[in-house]
Amino acid sequence: MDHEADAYRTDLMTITRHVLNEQSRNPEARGDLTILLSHIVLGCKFVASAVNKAGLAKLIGLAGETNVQASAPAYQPSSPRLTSVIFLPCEIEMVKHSLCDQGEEQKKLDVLSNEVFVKALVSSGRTCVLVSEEDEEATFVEPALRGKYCVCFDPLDGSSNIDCGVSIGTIFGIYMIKDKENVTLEDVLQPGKNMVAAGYCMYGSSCTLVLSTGNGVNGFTLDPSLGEFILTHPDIKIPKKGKIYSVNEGNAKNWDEPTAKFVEKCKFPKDGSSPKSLRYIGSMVADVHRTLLYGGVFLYPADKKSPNGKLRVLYEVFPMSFLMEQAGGQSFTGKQRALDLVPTKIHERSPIFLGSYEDVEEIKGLYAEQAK
Ligand code: AFP
Repeated sequence: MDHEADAYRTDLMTITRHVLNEQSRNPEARGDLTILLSHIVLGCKFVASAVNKAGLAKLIGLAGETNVQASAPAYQPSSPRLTSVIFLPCEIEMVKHSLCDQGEEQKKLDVLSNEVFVKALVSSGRTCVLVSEEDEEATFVEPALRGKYCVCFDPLDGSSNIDCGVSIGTIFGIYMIKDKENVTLEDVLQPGKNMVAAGYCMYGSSCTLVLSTGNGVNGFTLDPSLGEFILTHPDIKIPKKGKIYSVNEGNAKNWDEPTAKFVEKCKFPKDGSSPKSLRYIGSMVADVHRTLLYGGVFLYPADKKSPNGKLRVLYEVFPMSFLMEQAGGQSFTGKQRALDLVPTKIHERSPIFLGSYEDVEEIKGLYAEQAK
């Protein structure tokens, strides 16, 4: 990259400009998705800033509460203006939602990020139902603020990595509701292939937002001096085959046969090719981002202890599978194409194998062999 030339670039493709361009290709579009995405982008900028300041602001550490299973009521914002929730330390302390997830410890940044995203999404006026990794129940937006989209998101995935400064991220998937007058949970329990857009934002050495609105995948990097995401990775295509596999090998003793065989082949290939390298961060956004750019495969398989794997369908498996397919890769659950899955509950889990087309094809072959 020519950094000097870059510094003087005057024609910047911001994420908003890019999404508006995409919108103009669809004569029926009224700008609702563009507005919704701009609110998601704002949430990402807020979290990026909070993550950067985390050590300084003493935001890291336990929020003094453990997630409890409690139902979240219909969301009633005190003010629909997003500005009212940003950068007010007293409000940070006031974030006391009832949060979920089987007693996992809650970090302050998770709480804060969830609060910011829920408020940003509701105040966009374009959402109807929200599913967050942090909330046990779906949030039904009050009728006056409703729009036609459902958003499933994990506001801060990989949060067990916060304390050591490893990359973490936000993941989101967007669906269209079926009937605005009759909104039900069914609106978010749709197969992944019905998504209209999906993406993630990675808070790492740089802040990168990767987005697909169903027409390929594009990556944008936050320019902190401008406060804008600029297109830096146009039309991302994953290599057909990769040299990296990514999995938590600590679970190997409980794997099923196809997974064990695949990993064995990665390490000891019998076709004369070089062994693959292992890279595993333990933060899905970072592992998937590397897989998307360099190729290879990321897997979180089922095992004897967790027959459905660990990762959540609505806000981990589906958005990442959507991006993979849009970039020319594949995503497989061990039984079927991941995006064909029809979830039956909002926090459902699924095994997942995603990445380069040929690598996933190999895994599919091993499962097909076992099924014979
Ligand atoms: P945390 O949010 O608890 O850190 O979990 C992260 C995650 O959901 C996903 O981002 C990782 O890919 C996966 O879990 C890592 O799980 P293992 O620690 O079991 O490898």
